[in-house]
Amino acid sequence: MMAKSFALIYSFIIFVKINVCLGSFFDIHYPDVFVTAEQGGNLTIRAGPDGGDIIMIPQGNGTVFIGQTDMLKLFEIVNSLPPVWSEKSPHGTLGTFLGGKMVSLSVSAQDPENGKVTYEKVSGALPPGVNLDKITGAITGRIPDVDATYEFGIRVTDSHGKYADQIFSIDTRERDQCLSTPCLHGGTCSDDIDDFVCACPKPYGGKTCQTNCASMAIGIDLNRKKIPDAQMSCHYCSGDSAGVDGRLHAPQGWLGVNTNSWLQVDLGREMELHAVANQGYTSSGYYITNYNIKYSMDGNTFLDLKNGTSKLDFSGSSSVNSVIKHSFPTPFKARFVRFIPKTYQGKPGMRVELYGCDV
Ligand SMILES: [Ca+2]
Ligand SMILES: [Ca+2]
Repeated sequence: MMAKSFALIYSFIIFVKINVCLGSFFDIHYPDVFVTAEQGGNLTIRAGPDGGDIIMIPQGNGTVFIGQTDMLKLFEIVNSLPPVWSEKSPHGTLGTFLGGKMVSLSVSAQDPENGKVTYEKVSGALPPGVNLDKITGAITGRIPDVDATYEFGIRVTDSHGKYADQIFSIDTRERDQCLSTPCLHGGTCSDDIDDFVCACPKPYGGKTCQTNCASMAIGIDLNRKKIPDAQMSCHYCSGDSAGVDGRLHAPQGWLGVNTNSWLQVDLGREMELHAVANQGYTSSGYYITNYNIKYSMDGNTFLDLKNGTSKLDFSGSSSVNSVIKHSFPTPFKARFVRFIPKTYQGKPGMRVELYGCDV
């Protein structure tokens, strides 16, 4: 046994030649395997002649590099298969849906290596308001209220960049929002995109004609006070009388000087006005017997409120507390309204409210 081991070591030494003088190569032969370093830096490993394999075995989490390339990782990528769209995913249309409906759909694909996949729209268009979740493949959102077919391509990609594309489509149908007859009081419904519009018979207004605009106080009245103080003003005011004094049920009332005076209310937005109410000043017997109204959208250009071609006159209240209300023959739209004394007792004094609906 000893003799055999000795012979092996001896033969190994025989075939290992290290030429230090040349400094350029070593050459290992054992017995038919060659590991050769040559002058110039080439390294050759050659397995034996009878089908000898060269095997590199990393341990644990080790790998095999050639240059900067992790060879085991490279082989994993090369061998990775692209994801496969699920058999359960209906190819083509994902369904037909009515406008306004919330949908929750999904597309799915599996990676043969059971890795994570992501989804991305790569062509076409999803319905507006409907979105694809890149992680889960869920398609959710609110269907637009139009007749249309939306076709789109989704790419599913695995962690190795292998992907598969699939075309899907969603059909949408416009919904008739008037089918539920939403307009009250005999209003006429017009279907719209995801909406409806009611044409309301006077004096009704609001989205569904639900409001009697002639009795809907807009809130100049001190007891309601929806119109802020800053939106009330006056011109040629008597003494320290101010616009805010002109609120219906205010303690005293607004006092003007003459027929060049006016009390103005900025509604803050365009409204459709149906009626007006007024009281006189609370003491001294000041009140307006007749007044006119001017109105404006921009606060600069004012129009006379007319019935046909003649200016409308409104009678005022001659008692301290009674309220006189008038409906307009034709409702009108305005943001700014001016009350202009025409005839009055003592001084032109008044307190006002308007009635109407948002446009
Ligand atoms: Ca894969
Ligand atoms: Ca519609």
